[in-house]
Parts: sequence; structure tokens; C-alpha cells
Amino acid sequence: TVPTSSSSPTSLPTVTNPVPEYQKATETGERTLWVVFVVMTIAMIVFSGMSWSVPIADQSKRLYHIVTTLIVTFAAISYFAMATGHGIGYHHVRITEQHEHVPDTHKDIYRAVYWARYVDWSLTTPLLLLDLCLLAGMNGGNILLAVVADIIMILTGLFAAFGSEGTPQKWGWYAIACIAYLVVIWQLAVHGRHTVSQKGGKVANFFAAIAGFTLIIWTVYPIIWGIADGSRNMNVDEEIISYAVLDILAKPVFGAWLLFTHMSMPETTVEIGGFWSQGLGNEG
Ligand code: RET
Repeated sequence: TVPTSSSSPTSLPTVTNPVPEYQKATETGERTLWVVFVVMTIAMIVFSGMSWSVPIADQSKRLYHIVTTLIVTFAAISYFAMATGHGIGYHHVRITEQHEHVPDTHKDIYRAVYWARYVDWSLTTPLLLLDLCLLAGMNGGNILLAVVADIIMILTGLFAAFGSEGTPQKWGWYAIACIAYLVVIWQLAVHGRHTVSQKGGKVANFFAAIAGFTLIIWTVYPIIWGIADGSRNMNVDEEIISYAVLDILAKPVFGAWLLFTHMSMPETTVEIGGFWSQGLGNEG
């Protein structure tokens, strides 16, 4: 051990454990990242194939296909980054052990934080919300509010992931993210449910089912975050596997459900005005 500092002239010097501990993925975690990369890539090919099968004259029926294909495309890119070792930072914590007659010791712990996830989520969760908002037929103002609150949730979540422990920083950011998440839920549960009821029972029931599914899956994310990044009670591999399962449910499974239902339920077609549904220049 190497003495680094002394807190007061009369006390013993504090020493730092010279061997820091790195907490990172093993082969299990890395293999999981590759598997999800493959799943997202297959979903991307299937969803874009489904979009090609929609006649060119029916562009308004392709909007969900485009949004949903973009979602799995971003996910595939972000999983490629993480599987090849990109988009990973290290969060540092120093643990001090106090001793009576020997110097205090420090242990430095560096834990892998996959910040590429947050880049993915900041692009894909707004698009997932857009799918749901379009299905419900929400107005532009409410869609904007839901999307902006969602982006705030993800970015403040990223700050929380690198926030220091033992100060208000980490859990302060987490609390702000949770408030933003409540705004998102509010938009869907109140405004989404209200506008979709005007589209008739069939669409309203489908919206209730797929938005309910989304709400359950999304709510598990901050719980996993709290256990893995917050209280450090989950190792990096377990964190990777948990998010892998959630990501597959939230993106390819959600997307397949939406697109297949949309094909057999013409009432789900987006009807919010020329820009989104008609194609520019097609109206005159
Ligand atoms: C964080 C931590 C801070 C508090 C909250 C969070 C919520 C994250 C959510 C993520 C959803 C991700 C999805 C990914 C798609 O594949 C950022 C974890 C509230 C809701 C759906």
C-alpha cells in the first residue's frame, strides 16, 4: 500500500488500495449482447419487408412500419456498439474503511456503465411513444409533451448513472427522471385514452392492451436500474441479461404486435392530417 494523504497531522495517513476492482461483463454478458444484436437485425429485416408489402398508393398505412423499423434499427446499432466494446464508460466509487490503529484504507471500484443504451433509448423511446400516440390519435401538442418528457427522463437517467454516490446527485437525477416518466404515463393514460375512445371500441381495446403492455415493461426499467446502477445489487452480466429481455419485449415483440394488428385492423390507420398520413403533394 502507498500512502497518499493524511487527514490531519495527528491522525494516521490514509492509504489507497493500489489494486482497483473493475466490475465488467464476462463472456456471458458479451454473448448476450451479440444475441440481442442478431434479434434486432432480424426484426429490422422483417419489419422493413412488411413495409415493402404495403402498396405504394397506401402510404398512410406505412407510417407505423417506418417508425417501428427505425426503432429496431437504432437498437441493432446500439447493441453492435456494446457487443464490440464501444459505448461503455466506468463509474468510480471509492470505499473507505476506517481502522483504529492502522491507517484507513481506500478501495477504488470501477463499474462498467453502458452509456450506448441511453443513446439508443433517447432515440427509440420517443419513437415508441410516437407509435402509441398516433394509434390513439393524440394531438400534436400532447405528442410533443410526451416525447419531450420522455427525452428528459432518459437524459437525466444518464446523468444519474454517472452521479456520485453519497451525495444528492445520483438519486436527485433519478427522482427528476421518475417525475418525467410520470408525465409520459399521464399523457398516454389521460389524453391517449380520451382521444382513442373516439376511434371506436376496436381500436380503443387494442390501444388499452398494447399501451398497458408498454406501461408494465417500461416500469421494470427503473426498477432494474435501481437494483443494478442504484444500489449495486446486481452484477454487470445480470444487468445486461435483464435489459436484453426487456429490450426484446419493448421493441421487436411490441413492434410485431402493432404491425400485425394494424394489417388486419384498417381502423388503426393514422388520421392526423396531411403531413403524416397523406404524403406531401398528394392532396390536390
Ligand atoms: C431510467 C432511470 C431513471 C428513472 C427512469 C428510467 C426509465 C427508463 C425507461 C426506459 C425504457 C426503455 C425502453 C427501451 C426500449 O427498448 C432511465 C432507467 C424512470 C422507462 C422502452
